Amino acid sequence: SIHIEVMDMLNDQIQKEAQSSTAYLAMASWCDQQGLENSAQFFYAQAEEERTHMMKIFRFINDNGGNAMAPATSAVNHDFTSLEEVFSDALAHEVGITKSIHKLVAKSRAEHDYATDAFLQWFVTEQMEEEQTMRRALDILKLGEKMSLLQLDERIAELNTAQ
Ligand code: OFO
Repeated sequence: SIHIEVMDMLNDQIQKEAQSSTAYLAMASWCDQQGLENSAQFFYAQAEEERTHMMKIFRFINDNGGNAMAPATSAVNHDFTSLEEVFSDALAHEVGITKSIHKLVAKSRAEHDYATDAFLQWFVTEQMEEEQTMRRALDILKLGEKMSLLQLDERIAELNTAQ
């Protein structure tokens, strides 16, 4: 079964995934209100995806004799000044989540909890992809001086088809 301290960290990770889902929902709302439909769609989908990450960990704990804890989330930012700010906050957020997953992998290995280590490898790959996607979005937004905001939002549609 799961090492007890590893399980505590997995429960913390459940909370972080839930917090990510809430943060992305707030970003979706901001984009939606600005009429940036593709960006809104992107963040609505991200919010759903974070919930599936949360549930993956939740089920893993309970399926392996542990005790998964339903997470509490705290207030998130709803005020953004630009689409670039939204995506750079999202990238910073993902970088933090990647660090957290890597700490969990290191702890699992230190405690010889190789089942959790194997389970977490999916998240290691997923985090790499999520960071890449956010960086791609920022690359698109750097074209901003040459394009209008709505044209940039059109380009965000590329991320939705890639998802
Ligand atoms: Fe769950 O990957 Fe983003 O935060």
